[in-house]
Amino acid sequence: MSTSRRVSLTQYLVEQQREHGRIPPELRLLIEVVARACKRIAIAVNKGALGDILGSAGTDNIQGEAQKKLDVISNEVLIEANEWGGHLAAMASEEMDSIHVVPNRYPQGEYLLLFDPLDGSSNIDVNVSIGTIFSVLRKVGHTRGVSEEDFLQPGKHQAAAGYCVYGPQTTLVMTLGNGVAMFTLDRETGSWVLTSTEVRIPEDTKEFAINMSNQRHWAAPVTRYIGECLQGKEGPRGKDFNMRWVASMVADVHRILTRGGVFLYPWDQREPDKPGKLRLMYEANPMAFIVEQAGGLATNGLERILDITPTKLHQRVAVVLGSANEVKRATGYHLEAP
Ligand code: AHM
Ligand code: MG
Repeated sequence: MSTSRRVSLTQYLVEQQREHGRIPPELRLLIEVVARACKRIAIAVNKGALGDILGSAGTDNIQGEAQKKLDVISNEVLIEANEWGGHLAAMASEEMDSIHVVPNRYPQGEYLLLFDPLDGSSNIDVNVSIGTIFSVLRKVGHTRGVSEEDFLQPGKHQAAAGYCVYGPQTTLVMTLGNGVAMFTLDRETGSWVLTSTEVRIPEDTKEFAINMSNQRHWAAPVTRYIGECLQGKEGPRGKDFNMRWVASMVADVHRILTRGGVFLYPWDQREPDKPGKLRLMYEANPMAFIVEQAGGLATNGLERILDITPTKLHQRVAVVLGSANEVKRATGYHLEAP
């Protein structure tokens, strides 16, 4: 739906709270604070070479990946913005080894926030779309203090999830568990304007997204699924497929929410002991929640991503998500495999 009356993010959240009783005030504050932080990250991203924010930070994160300056800046922006409001107990991030508990000088709330502060790091310096991904959990139980254990909940318990794409437009996409809404940043007024509601992913598609350069390392069900797409009209699918791979999950998922498609980052033989490249808690879970809320599906090839109970904060997971009929087919090939 495109709106003729301009509805701001604040108005949308107030109405969700008033009309549907859907969000407690602390969750509303949390979303607004995250959205404000994304605005600050968007400004930093936009400065590029003029802001001395490109290039490497000279450090590695817990996954052993080199951190870019913007990874570190975005992480700091999200931490600083969120720690004083009283809505959070703790935060976790792709860029931090362990959880960040809200300091004692601030009140502690009941929510837990997880994020990938700047997803698609390899695209930062080359001016291709990147983004922030976030997931919100509620701390269960009334025990004092907070630990990593409190975060290890299956994705189906998320209270909210979202991402912001820093692309030609800056777009915030969010779910509170009742569909998906999109907001576009109006740079002249500095406000988030509601630009789509009731986002739906078509069940069928002719577009797939996968890093084809890993083909020789794939497992048989992935080789079969992509092989059949590549055979086009002449093959068992009877239609031609197109391929897109931005290498920023936010941008690839955003395309799928906009016009359909299927995204795969499967397990492969390069790192046989790890289930995949992407991280469950702050990449796959929030994206799976959004995709399901838009009528799509998300699995690890065998089971629903949102049903997986995490055992570690930074655990990885294979991902197949997007248009329902394609995800069913690719998952079926995995389930049938010997
Ligand atoms: P990052 O969090 O370090 O940026 O890595 C995640 C990104 C995803 O956005 C994207 O889907 C994938 O890595 C791209 O991987 P590849 O480099 O294999 O194309
Ligand atoms: Mg990432």
